[in-house]
Amino acid sequence: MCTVCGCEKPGYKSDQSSKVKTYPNNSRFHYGQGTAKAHVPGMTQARIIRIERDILGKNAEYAQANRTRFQRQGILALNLVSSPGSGKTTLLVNTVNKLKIKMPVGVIEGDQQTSHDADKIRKTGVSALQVNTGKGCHLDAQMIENSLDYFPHLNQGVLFIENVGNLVCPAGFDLGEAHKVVILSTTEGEDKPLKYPDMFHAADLLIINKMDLLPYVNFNIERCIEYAYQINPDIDVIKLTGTDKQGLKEWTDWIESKRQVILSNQPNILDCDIAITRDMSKT
Ligand SMILES: Nc1nc2c(ncn2[C@@H]2O[C@H](COP(=O)(O)OP(=O)(O)OP(=O)(O)O)[C@@H](O)[C@H]2O)c(=O)[nH]1
Ligand SMILES: [Mg+2]
Repeated sequence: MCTVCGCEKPGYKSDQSSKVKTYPNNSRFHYGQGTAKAHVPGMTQARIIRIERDILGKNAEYAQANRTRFQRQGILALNLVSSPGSGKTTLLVNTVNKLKIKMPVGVIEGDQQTSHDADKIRKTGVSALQVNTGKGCHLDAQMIENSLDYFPHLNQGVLFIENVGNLVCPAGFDLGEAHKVVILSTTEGEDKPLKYPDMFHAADLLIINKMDLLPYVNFNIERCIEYAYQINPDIDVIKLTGTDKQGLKEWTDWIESKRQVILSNQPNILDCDIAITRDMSKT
């Protein structure tokens, strides 16, 4: 009897005499049912939890430092997450082209390899820093902290962080952003919110992208939104076509409304100076 082979399920038959196991048609192995909700070969659930706590705890410290810095500088930081190829960079190129005349804008591009995405952003004249994660599958908060000095003129502007294309790992790593924005394109299937719930739970906005392809693909948009609400009833939803430069108003309005919230909460410079003076007087 165990939690992974399905042998506790009704209908399971083990033929001990021949040592051949037969499984019912609806069998599935579920490795997420232990206390760690994950599996690492040869490792106990308690050890997985300890390691995760250590890593995520350290990440949380960096994330909090980033958040404080963004708050002090009045920067709206948005963490764009999705599976590979959903259209993040294409949308960002058109978005920064629109925003750059109104406010300071910068982009951190996360990919395992290459600087293709940062190169595309730089062509717009907007500062972009490529962060390559190698075998890593997500950006972490320390990588963001290390990047921030590259953007000295972002006060009261927007920092877009395009995460590594992956609907799993980036969900667990707070970067200090104000909001995660999950992008799902119409070619990916409407069931993704149910299959990758952590990501849709962590996000504040769902962008359904590549709406131009809707007539050609089998994608039930109402059902997709219904699934997203099942996972996260508070999530905002915007449908758009990232290649359509004219059709981004709802998205840029959403950004502007979130930026206003950040600006209204920005501590005034006098408060910051007093806090810094107090800090220095301790040393
Ligand atoms: N039809 C259509 N194609 C799009 C749209 N947006 C992006 N694409 C195409 O989709 C492909 C992937 O776009 P990217 O912007 O590179 O996607 P990405 O999410 O940044 O990809 P990764 O960084 O590799 O995860 C490219 O061929 C784009 O031209 C859209 O709105 N409609
Ligand atoms: Mg990209």
